[in-house]
Amino acid sequence: MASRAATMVALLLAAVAATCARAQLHDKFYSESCPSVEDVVRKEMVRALSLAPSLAGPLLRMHFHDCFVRGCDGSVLLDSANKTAEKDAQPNQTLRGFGFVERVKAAVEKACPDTVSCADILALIARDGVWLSKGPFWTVPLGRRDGSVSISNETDALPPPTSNFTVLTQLFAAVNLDAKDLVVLSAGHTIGTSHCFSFSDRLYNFTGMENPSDIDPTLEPQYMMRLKSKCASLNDNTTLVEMDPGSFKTFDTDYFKLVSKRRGLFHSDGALLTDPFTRAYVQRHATGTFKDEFFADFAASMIKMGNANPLTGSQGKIRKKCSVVNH
Ligand code: HEM
Ligand SMILES: *[C@@H]1O[C@H](CO)[C@@H](O)[C@H](O)[C@H]1NC(C)=O
Ligand SMILES: *[C@@H]1O[C@H](CO)[C@@H](O)[C@H](O)[C@H]1NC(C)=O
Ligand SMILES: *[C@@H]1O[C@H](CO)[C@@H](O)[C@H](O)[C@H]1NC(C)=O
Ligand SMILES: *[C@@H]1O[C@H](CO)[C@@H](O)[C@H](O)[C@H]1NC(C)=O
Ligand SMILES: *[C@@H]1O[C@H](CO)[C@@H](O)[C@H](O)[C@H]1NC(C)=O
Ligand SMILES: CC(=O)N[C@H]1CO[C@H](CO)[C@@H](O)[C@@H]1O
Repeated sequence: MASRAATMVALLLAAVAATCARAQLHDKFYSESCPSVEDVVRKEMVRALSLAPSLAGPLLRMHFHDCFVRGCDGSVLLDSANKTAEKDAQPNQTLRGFGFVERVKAAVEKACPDTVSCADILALIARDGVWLSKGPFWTVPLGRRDGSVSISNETDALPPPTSNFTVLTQLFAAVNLDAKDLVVLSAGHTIGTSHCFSFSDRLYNFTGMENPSDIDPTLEPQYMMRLKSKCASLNDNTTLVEMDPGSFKTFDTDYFKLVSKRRGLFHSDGALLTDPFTRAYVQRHATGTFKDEFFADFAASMIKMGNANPLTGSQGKIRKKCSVVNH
């Protein structure tokens, strides 16, 4: 009787485990099917970042853009012959690193054919980019599968740099991220660069008057002067500025220092000061004395973002190439 009950419990647990395996991501997903995957990805990342350290930013951003649109399903990577994919939408025009992702995918395919999704590769690359920039390390839950649909106008789900706090919290809530995740993940802007056009409305066209005195009053004046000297006009569509000047290749707490001084680059960065909760977080971390706490928060929020509506189990596919669906 007791042993029969034990068997029942064991069967029940096995069933629960199987359901979870289908429904959820987990740390050891490839431990049998592709135990080398993290090493293969890491090796490519170390090589790429030693040649081009500035690639860490775009690769972190790519995972964010993937997860916010249709969940973390690799849809951001798909090409479209008639130019109607996510890639073709306005916010993507500043994404880069697609060729590198394809190279990592090829290396992973060589080690473990038809096993690891492009969506998981993006999550691993984002983590490694942060870690290799002296940021936190975290274990990435895996088991995402790739979608086959990518629709340009769905990039509406991405917050524009002009967003206020209300818009930011709404768009984050749509992928189950809260105000803490918002302030924590915004600090991804401690690495990387931005084109002038992503914020030049704050310098020259804040109310649509297109002149140098039409400025965003919430941007600190000295910083505004500095940005104007880099971004000479509203039509500058090529210049890049460091988002965290002086340490844009290092993942640190400087983002909060900048934002607390009203030197956040985008309106969305400055908007974190308009809410009491996010403002308090910015001010606490602007001191730079709680780095470990911020690193732990960042890791936790990245894992949460990486959980946005993934395809799992028998859903989706494992693409052979990240830019095209399998034939
Ligand atoms: C909160 C809402 C956000 C807005 C409005 C926003 C907006 C932007 C914009 C406009 C750029 C500059 C693109 C360019 O002109 O080249 C950028 C860059 C970047 N963003 Fe965000 N972002 C947000 C959240 C995030 C999140 C959650 C992450 C990752 C955790 C992230 C990581 C990055 C990185 C690393 C770059 C630099 C990319 C590069 O170096 O090319 N951003 N973001
Ligand atoms: C673009 O191509 C996709 C498939 O390749 C198709 O589903 C879609 O309807 C096309 N869109 C337009 C506007 O032609
Ligand atoms: C997005 O495109 C689809 C068809 O491709 C269309 O049905 C839908 O209305 C569009 N949505 C918006 C917000 O433009
Ligand atoms: C935030 O921006 C949205 C969209 O631009 C706007 O409708 C809304 O009124 C703004 N909210 C506040 C509090 O400014
Ligand atoms: C300036 O802002 C107005 C209103 O937002 C916009 O319609 C116009 O296109 C902007 N000008 C440029 C050159 O971006
Ligand atoms: C950038 O600006 C230059 C000159 O104003 C223009 O010739 C070029 O087409 C623009 N490029 C894009 C991608 O808008
Ligand atoms: C990287 C990439 O594919 N960028 C594309 C984004 O969309 C524009 C069109 O809107 C293309 O010209 C870019 O090549």
